[in-house]
Amino acid sequence: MPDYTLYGFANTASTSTHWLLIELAAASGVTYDFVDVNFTTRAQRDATYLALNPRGRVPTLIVDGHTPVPESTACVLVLAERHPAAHFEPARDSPLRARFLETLVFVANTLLPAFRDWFYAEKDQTDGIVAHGIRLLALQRIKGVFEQLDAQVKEGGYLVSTADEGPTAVDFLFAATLSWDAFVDRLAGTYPNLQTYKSLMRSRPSWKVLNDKEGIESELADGIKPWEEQYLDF
Ligand SMILES: N[C@@H](CCC(=O)N[C@@H](CS)C(=O)NCC(=O)O)C(=O)O
Repeated sequence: MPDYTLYGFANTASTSTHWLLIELAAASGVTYDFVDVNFTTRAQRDATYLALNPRGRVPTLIVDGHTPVPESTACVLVLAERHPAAHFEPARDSPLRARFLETLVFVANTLLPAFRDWFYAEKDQTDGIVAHGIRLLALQRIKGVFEQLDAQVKEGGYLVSTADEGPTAVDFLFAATLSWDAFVDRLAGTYPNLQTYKSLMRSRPSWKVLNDKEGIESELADGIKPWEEQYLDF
């Protein structure tokens, strides 16, 4: 039995957990299976998947064959906690600890819901709320977070740590979002520190493995989607 099973779909909220699992497999010999929850066949709505994760979303991380953990932020935190030797979270007595937790919560509370609204505006809207309005608000929020994290990123380093200290779990959570599609990639490119940060994260050998498995760069090459073009005012 592998240490973990990740239920996910390429270049989505499961990608950060997948990225961290690839890191842990290389550094700590962690074993995992990846189960494709194929959105094109709406596998996220299958009864078998809903039994694991009643929210019908990815990721779901199965820990030690029995405990399903939904929510990408929880997944990366669980992995960092369970493998302290890999140093993907600052120790409890580290001066970086509070900043780490605060940044993790900030990304989880602010950026991830805004991305959900951006990508699912049509699907999730309730009566009387138009998708365009949802997207405008979501885009404002995404830009607000990018602006703050652009200012926060350590010079030549990561969100809460220097280049020498290495990335923490929140970097995988955040950096995975920067490649979610060509529009996001373009938007992130307008923030100079985030651009350097993205290159640093992508220089990791794990990025190449992740990219080969999830086809992220070929998805970016498909370009900006027609419905996104009206929002290109940055
Ligand atoms: N807050 C959740 C969001 C999960 C989420 O919205 N996942 C999307 C993919 S990015 C999903 O599963 N979508 C399928 C659907 O809603 O049908 C997390 O961070 O894990």
